[in-house]
Amino acid sequence: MKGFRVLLLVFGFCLLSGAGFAADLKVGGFGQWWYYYTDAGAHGESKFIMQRMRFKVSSQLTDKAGFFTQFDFKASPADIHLLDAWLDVKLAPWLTVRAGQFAIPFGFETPISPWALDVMSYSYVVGAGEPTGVGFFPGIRDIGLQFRGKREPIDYAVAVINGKGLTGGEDNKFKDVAGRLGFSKKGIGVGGSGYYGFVNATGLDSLNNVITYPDSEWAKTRFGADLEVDIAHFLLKTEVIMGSQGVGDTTTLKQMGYYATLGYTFVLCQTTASEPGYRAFQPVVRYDAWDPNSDVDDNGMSRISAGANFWFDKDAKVSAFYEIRSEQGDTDIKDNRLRLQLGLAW
Ligand SMILES: [Ca+2]
Ligand SMILES: [Ca+2]
Repeated sequence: MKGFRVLLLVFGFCLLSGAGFAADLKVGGFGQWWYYYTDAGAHGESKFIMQRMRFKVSSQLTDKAGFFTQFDFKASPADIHLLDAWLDVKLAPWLTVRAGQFAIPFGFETPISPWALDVMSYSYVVGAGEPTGVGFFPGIRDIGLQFRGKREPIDYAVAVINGKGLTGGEDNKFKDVAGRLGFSKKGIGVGGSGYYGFVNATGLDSLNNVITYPDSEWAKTRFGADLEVDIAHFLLKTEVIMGSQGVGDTTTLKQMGYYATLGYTFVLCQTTASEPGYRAFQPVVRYDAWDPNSDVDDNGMSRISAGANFWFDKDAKVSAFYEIRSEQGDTDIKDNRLRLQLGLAW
């Protein structure tokens, strides 16, 4: 409830704001309601989910400094999380220093808002929303210091972070580094990303319990490449990420994953001076795959997600996607999914 009281205080500021910097506070957010069906189990399962209810409060305090916060409300069980909290200081047109908790600047999909996802869910290789062990950036965020900027057609972001993810805090003295360098022109963008950090070495005590050694580390690396094409209502996004992580003094776990998304937007109604409004229909298909251990054969998973988004206004859309999930090996688990979504942004 502490988070809720803080939020009330922030909103109170917004409502009561008169002159001064409080007048520049911006409040926004989005909500996503889901109907979810899976054929898993003997009889399948279906449920309604209030998937996301997010509120953002931000301000450009001066032409050089600003802040951004984003809260995530959960309906059941009731919970409020502070997802983003950062302070920005712009030192030059091509250099902004960001201090706080933010999305890790790696690859194309990891840093984007779920509002902007083309097929409702993050890919396996990013892993947000997937079971533990799937994907490289399940928590999306971390805490640290980030340097970012843009000088057409180049953009970059590099961050020094704790490396423990959204679970918060730090569990060793080592800091991780993550970054992406991008090039974009005329609707085509390419990027290369890297991550280098450390996890605590582990071992067994005399009773065979796993213990960690915060002063002894194993290296953790990730490399990624991404390509985005957005030309004449046609959309192509693809990204591959490879990673390795020490799991013993002489053993390394190698993992990899990728996705490719294709879409086309039919704009049915565009805002004009005489007729405000926007309507568009976008069929999309994505193939994505995850290999949890590249040294082991037939242990990967993949899926085809097919469906469509329909915008009935600029900030209002309904989506429907069906996922066919395939597991390598002898048996395919019954776990296909249907998701329907109503999303509004404000
Ligand atoms: Ca660390
Ligand atoms: Ca399956």
